Amino acid sequence: MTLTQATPSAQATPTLAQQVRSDFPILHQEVNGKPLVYLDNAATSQKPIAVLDAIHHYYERDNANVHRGIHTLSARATEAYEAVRDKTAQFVNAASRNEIVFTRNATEAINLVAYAWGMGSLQPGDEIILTVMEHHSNLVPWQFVAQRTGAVLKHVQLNAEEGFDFEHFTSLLSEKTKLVSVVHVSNTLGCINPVTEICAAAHQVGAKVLIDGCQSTPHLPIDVQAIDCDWFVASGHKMCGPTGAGFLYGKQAILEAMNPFLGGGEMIQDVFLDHSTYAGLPHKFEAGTPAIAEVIALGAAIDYLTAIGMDKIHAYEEELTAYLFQQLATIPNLRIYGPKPQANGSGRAALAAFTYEGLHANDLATLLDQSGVAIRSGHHCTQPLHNQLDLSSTARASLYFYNTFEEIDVFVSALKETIEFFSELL
Ligand code: C6P
Repeated sequence: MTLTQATPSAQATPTLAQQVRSDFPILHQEVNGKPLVYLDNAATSQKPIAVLDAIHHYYERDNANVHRGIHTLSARATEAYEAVRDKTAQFVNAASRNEIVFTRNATEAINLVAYAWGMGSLQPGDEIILTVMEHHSNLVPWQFVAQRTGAVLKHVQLNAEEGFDFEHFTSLLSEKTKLVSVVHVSNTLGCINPVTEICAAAHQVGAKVLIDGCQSTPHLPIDVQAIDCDWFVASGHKMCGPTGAGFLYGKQAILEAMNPFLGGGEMIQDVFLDHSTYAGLPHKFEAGTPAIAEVIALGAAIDYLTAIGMDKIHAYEEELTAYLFQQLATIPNLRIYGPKPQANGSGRAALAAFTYEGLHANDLATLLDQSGVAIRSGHHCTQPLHNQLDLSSTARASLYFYNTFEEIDVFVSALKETIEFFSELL
């Protein structure tokens, strides 16, 4: 590790990362003989002991199916599972616990809205506005809907800073617009989109708005009522929770008006041989046995993040962003995509997708792995965005609040060595 005088962590007060790192056992290991530097947090975050313990505790003491049994274990499991609905509602400031539907992940939550609302509500010629920076999870479901309903897809382009082009967005809005579905924080460009303004403009023409909060919920305080979105989706595994548990927020009146998505146990009121009546919210959208342990562990993740404070996490990540960009700027000819952060690190997420001319992103990621540094390479499920930027792949370092300034030093010096190594071969 190369500690320079400029490294902010050289200051006396321990940084947030220094305070929390012991909570994450996985971070304390060597990979390829070097201390692990995990910078693939946009793909999935690591889990604190509190989350690991919640899963263990549930299977050791409380395992039973929820909402079904009279017996004590079932009552305990149900209580723990339903308590997470309250926590999730509070975490994103939903008006009611009925507005939170547990799903496997954000992808399933978007598909839920696409099938349960889009397929039934859209007519030929209706317009759906997306952006060119969307993750495949917020493109493909709407392609299904457009193919089956005759609705038309429109895409907001990038502005000169490679962020959301608000002017282009408003030029696409019309009385034909029925849905706007937009990512809050881009997993590739790192831009933080103006979702409150997007919702206000879309609502003026009577359109509904879905916000993909996959990359914002782990990092920023979220207030769905202040944003005034109609739906909001997130994945628990990117916010210290386990895989298999995510959620859909929807305004109560809108969820009530929607048909169910999947049919089966748990989502019904009464079943006859030829028809059924459905349960009320939120159970109408939770068919079958849910991911009970995972949802309970998501609750532990929410408790953990809340105890730290999302404002504090966001503020620390801004410091990391400033330092990351400052250090990456010392590498000539490195191209980072998306808007630049302010000098204090504000204005974008703590991630950088980049290319170095002549070098393949997979080669960069492979050699960095030899130095213990985990980054992602590829199209990050934003293939249309990569096509638009005339790229087949980028390398991406994505940080979380347990990452340190020293890790940025290790990453940047390993990246410099990697570039030097390949440059000598060329
Ligand atoms: N992005 C990444 O490495 P799921 O798979 O449902 O948990 O998340 C999908 C998803 C949706 N929207 C955005 C903005 C995302 O970033 C992701 C997941 C990961 O960038 C895996 S491709």
